[in-house]
Amino acid sequence: MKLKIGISCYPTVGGSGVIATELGKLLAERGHEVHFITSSVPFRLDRVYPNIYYHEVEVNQYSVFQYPPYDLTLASKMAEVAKRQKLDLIHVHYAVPHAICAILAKQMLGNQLKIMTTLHGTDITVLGYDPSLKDIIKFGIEQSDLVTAVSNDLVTQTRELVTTEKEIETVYNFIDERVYTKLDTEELKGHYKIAKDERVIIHISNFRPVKRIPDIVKSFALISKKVKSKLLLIGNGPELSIARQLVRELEIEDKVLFLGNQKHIAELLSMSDLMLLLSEKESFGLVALEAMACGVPVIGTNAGGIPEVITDGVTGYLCEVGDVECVAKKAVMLLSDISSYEAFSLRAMEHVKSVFHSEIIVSEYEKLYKQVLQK
Ligand code: GMT
Repeated sequence: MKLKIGISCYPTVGGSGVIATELGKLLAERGHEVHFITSSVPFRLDRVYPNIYYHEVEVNQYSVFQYPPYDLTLASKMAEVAKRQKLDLIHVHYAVPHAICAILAKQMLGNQLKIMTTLHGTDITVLGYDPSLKDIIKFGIEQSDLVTAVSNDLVTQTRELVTTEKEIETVYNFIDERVYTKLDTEELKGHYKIAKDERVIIHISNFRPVKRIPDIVKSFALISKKVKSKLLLIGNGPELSIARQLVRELEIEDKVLFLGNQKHIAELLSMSDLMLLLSEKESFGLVALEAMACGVPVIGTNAGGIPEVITDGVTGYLCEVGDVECVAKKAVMLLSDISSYEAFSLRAMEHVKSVFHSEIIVSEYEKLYKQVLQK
């Protein structure tokens, strides 16, 4: 059965927007009609795709209102698109505000619309601690027809934080394996003046405090004392200037490349030997999956859903949050033994294919859509 599916997400850079957009693209490839209802074109929707439609939520600034009414405009747009396009359901990413907007839209349509909500983490692990939002998050979850979360850890955290008995299904994140695959990057390495015998360590994030950027820099400083290496820092955000300062203080400026936001992540990953993801909280860690798909083992923290993505001692290593000595020790061990490194790299690629393959995950979402429509 081909469905008409509305998707709402934050369209800017970020894992939840990436997953929502890639899911929409793959559903469209399977013949479903997909309608993105967002404030701007999702950044991964970079060309014209058959079966995909985009409906912009235009938020006007009225002098009489202190704040632009984004949530109301979105709800109203959802109702209008759902009615006009005869949508079967709306799949929203984030409980707040998107699930709440969808619930309003559903009421505007006399309850004739199904809502599926996917929790990605930040809405629960950050907003869930805000007493002024906790109850509305709970409402958004309980009033959705079906709720998924991107890791088992996020399911547990959500249940505890908003004290709900609502069933929440885990559906892991995925990558488009046609994009995230090991590419030949000899030339690119030369472009960045990285010597053949230098190992490349990479970190990609939005440089929010939760990513513990100083730990990345400190770990690398320790690693680079033992292994000839370079650190690639990809992304932009509030902790970037702190990172620059620390790099100067540790006198490793010649070994760290700040590359800002980048589009062709698979190429940068393919020229890397190791990824560091040392977050304090992380519901899943999509970048770790992207790295593993390109054959890059990951050292991550034993936090949130990261242990569901990285298998300690198999596809990478896990260290406790803040334990930079552990990170450096494991990294040096991994990078110093070529044959063991190759095994980690191969297992990482195989693990992504067998557990997080897009075919598996998109089929799970399709199954859940059918389930929600029978409710
Ligand atoms: O990591 C971020 O700060 C961005 C955030 C988002 O909302 O896009 O990412 C969250 O969703 C991703 C996709 O499900 C997950 O891979 C990230 O782990 C999660 N971030 C956090 O939990 C901090």
